[in-house]
Amino acid sequence: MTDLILIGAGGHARVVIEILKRARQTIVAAVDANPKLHGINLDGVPVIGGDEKILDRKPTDVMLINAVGNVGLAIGQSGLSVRRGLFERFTAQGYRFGSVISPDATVASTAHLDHGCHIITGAILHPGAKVGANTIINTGAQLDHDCIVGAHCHIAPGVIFSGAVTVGDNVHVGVGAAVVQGIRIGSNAVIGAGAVVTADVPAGITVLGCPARPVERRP
Ligand code: JB3
Repeated sequence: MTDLILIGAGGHARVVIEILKRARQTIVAAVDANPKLHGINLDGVPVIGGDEKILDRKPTDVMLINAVGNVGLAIGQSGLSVRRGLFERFTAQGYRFGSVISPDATVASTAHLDHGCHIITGAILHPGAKVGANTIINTGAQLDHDCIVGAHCHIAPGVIFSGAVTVGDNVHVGVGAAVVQGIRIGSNAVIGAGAVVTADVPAGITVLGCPARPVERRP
């Protein structure tokens, strides 16, 4: 029996704990970079220390759940988002990441989910939708038929993709944004909260507004 260990003990971790409880999965412990959280009990899960505690366990004995949610916008020391950096660091050391699929999400039988993705409560994935590794499809977000979302993305709550929208890797789509059918969004793009995207978004570009227009990224 492999033990589930949560990486992160913040807001997204609480969402994940609740989903895994509802899916009748037991998390044995959480680890967090903030020493102030060591020793607390997070909604029934003991926070046992920092990431070094994972290395005490053999990769074959544990399944990691990446519950650090901040993707894309918060760049850690590696130049990657903290979430992506953690995923790549522990994957390189032979550890596996489990996916989190809410029993209260709607996922078509022909949808494809890569390992370590999170499908949160109320999310809807229609036939042919594909979600990349370590990506979060957050509360109530909707991917219509044949949408493809790459790895290490955050599709925030309430986002709506119409049919056949394609998104690259490491993309943040802000809360409540809407994307019309067939649009292509390049890797490392940022779509602002509430944006209405009616034209393709090149890689690395930030767009805001209705209709969404490119803006200079704050340093
Ligand atoms: O937008 C929504 C609905 N949710 C957001 C989510 C997707 O991302 C949420 O509002 C936050 O913006 C974010 O959730 P997260 O990552 O849980 O945020 P926060 O509450 O700040 O918790 C992050 C936790 O990760 C903190 O306790 C940090 O100490 C911890 N952390 C940071 N770096 C780390 C590391 N923990 C470990 N184990 N290792 C690290 O390298």
